[in-house]
Amino acid sequence: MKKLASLLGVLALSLLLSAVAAFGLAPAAQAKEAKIGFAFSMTGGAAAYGATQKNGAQLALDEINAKAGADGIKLVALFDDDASTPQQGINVFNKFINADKVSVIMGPTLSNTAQVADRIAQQAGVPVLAISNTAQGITEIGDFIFRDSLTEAVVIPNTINTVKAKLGIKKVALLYGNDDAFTKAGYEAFKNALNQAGIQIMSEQTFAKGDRDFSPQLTQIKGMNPDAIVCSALVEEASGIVAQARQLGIAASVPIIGGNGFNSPALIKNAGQAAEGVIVGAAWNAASPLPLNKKFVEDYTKRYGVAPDQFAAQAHAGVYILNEAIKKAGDPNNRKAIRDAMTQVKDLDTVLGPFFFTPGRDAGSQPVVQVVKNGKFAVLGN
Ligand code: 1QQ
Repeated sequence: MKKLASLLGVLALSLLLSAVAAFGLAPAAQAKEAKIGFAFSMTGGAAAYGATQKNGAQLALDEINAKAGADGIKLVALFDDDASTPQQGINVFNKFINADKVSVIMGPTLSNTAQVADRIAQQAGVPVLAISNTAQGITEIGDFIFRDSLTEAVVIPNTINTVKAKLGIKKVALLYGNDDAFTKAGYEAFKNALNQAGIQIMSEQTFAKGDRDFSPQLTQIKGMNPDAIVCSALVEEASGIVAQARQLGIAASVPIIGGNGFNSPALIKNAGQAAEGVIVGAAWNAASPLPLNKKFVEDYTKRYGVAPDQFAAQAHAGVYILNEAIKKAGDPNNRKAIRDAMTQVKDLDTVLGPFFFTPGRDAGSQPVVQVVKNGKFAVLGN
């Protein structure tokens, strides 16, 4: 009899537990949370970009989560370091997908990492939002891969045409890194844009990641007397190139024109005075008068003690884009529904402007051309 009573007790308890599981608090609370994995370069050659990406994302996460009301979905963020390398990017993606079971991934920082890591997410059916990959061939990996970063193929022709119109450049020397997906893509984009614009390419020279001495290439370039130096480099090498060009006596009247790799305050910090006059195409500039952007620049500066850069802005916008897609999907754990909802994001108010994806899942925003003036990226033209 006693045995029967305890058996009934166990039965009642397990019924109660399964009722809680079916209708109760625990799963309902879980269903209101969306896990997002953030893979940014916190160490390695691209750490300057990763640091501001994390800041921009964190600011947006806190804004969104502070507003999430009774029906709101809480965004749960998992940050990890892709170490600026493809191998570590793969490790982080695998962990996010299989161990953490995230609903969506933002990152990785470099195209060089994305071109391998994104394949894992595509195969697993996990949506990815790239916020700084600008090489070609990233969104082409598959229909789960999106980006809010403008490609070099969009930004660079605009940069070259603006520079041609404003500065009347006719002949340039071209210098690029030949061992990275982004620097190679930037080189191709520059070459095409220069050819299209009828600007003569006097020479093409290369360097590798980690190089510190660019004097052989720059000495040759100096001897050619170009109107400008066009350069596709990540920020570590870009900083050295800019500083050494001026040290070698290439006049400040010969502008250095860079791609997205130059688009970091780290360039200005590392190269100092030599960075003045550097021209960089971009997807965003701090001076954008959009009310949302003004608030972002203010809040970010207050929180972190420095002004945001484009990488912070793209990360901030990216979190809002994911939030919108997760809300539209209805179920924060349904990766496929989130992917489908991403394609429906339209006219979303972000710090990059009203945002939408092109049919190829790339960013639909407009580029701008910047010039370094008094230690800041100012607008040269649109
Ligand atoms: C890329 C880039 C880098 C310059 C920044 C992260 O645009 O790797 O695609």
